[in-house]
Amino acid sequence: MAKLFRAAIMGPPGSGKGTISKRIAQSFGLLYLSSGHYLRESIAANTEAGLLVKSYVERSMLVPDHVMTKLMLPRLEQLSGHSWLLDGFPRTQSQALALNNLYQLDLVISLNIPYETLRERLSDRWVHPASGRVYNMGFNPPRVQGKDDVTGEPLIQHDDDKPEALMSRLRHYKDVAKPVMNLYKSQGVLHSFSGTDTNRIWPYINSLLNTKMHTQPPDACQTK
Ligand code: G5P
Repeated sequence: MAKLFRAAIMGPPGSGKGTISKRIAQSFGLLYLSSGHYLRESIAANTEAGLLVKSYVERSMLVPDHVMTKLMLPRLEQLSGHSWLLDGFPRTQSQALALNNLYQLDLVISLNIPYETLRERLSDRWVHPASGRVYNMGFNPPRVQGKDDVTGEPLIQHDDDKPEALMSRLRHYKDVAKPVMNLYKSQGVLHSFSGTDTNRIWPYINSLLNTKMHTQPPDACQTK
C-alpha cells in the first residue's frame, strides 16, 4: 500500500491558505481540512463546540489550544487511512507538539506575503458566513455582486479585515507562528513561498508537490 501523505499549510490571515489549499486538494486528491471552516461550521450548526468557540472566532482571536486540539485531533483520527492537508492547524507551538505526538508531517507550506498585499486583499474580501466561501472583488468575484454563487444569499465583510485590526492580527500571527516554523524546519519539512500573487506562487507549490508525491496515488474524496 502507498505511504500516506500528510501536509499542512501556514500563513497569516489573507495569505491565500484557503485558495491554495483548494487547488492542492483538487490537483492532488488530498482530503482538505480547514480549522477555520470547521469552526465556522460548528458555530453555524450550534453544536456544543460551536458555542464554545463562537466568541473567539467572531473576534478573530485564537481559540485556546486545549479546545483546538480536542476538536481537531479526533477529526483527524476519522481521516486515518487517507492522505490529508491541514489549513490553519496547527497554529501554535502547543498545537504543533500535540499533532506531532500523533503524526509526522511530510510537508509544511508556509506563505510569506507582504503586509500591504494582505491589507489590500482583505479589504476587498467578502464571505458567505454560513459556508465560509470566500470571494475577492478583483481576484475571484461572485457571479452576481454581493451574492453567494451557490445559495444566492448575501455576502458580508468581516470587521476584523479593517486595517487596524489586521495589523494586530498579523503581529500576533508572527509571534505564535515562529516556534511552529522552527519545529518543522528542524524536521526538514518546511518550505516557504514568498510573493504577492497566488497565481505566481502556485506553480512552485504544484511542482514541489509533484516531486514529493510522485509515488503517491491520490485519494478520491475531499471534505470541504
Ligand atoms: P481561518 O479561517 O484559518 P485566517 O484569518 O487565518 O482564517 P483567512 O483570513 O481565511 O485566514 P487565507 O485562508 O490565508 O485567509 O486566505 P484566502 O481566504 O485564501 O485569501 C484571502 C483573500 O485574498 C480572498 O478574498 C482570496 O480570494 C484573495 N486572494 C487570494 N490570492 C489572491 C491573489 O493572488 N490576488 C488577489 N488580489 N487576491 C487574492 O481562521 C478563522 C478563525 O478561526 C480561529 C481563529 O479565531 C481564526 O481567526 N482558528 C483558530 N484558533 C486557534 N487555533 C487554530 N488552529 C485556529 N484555526 C482557526
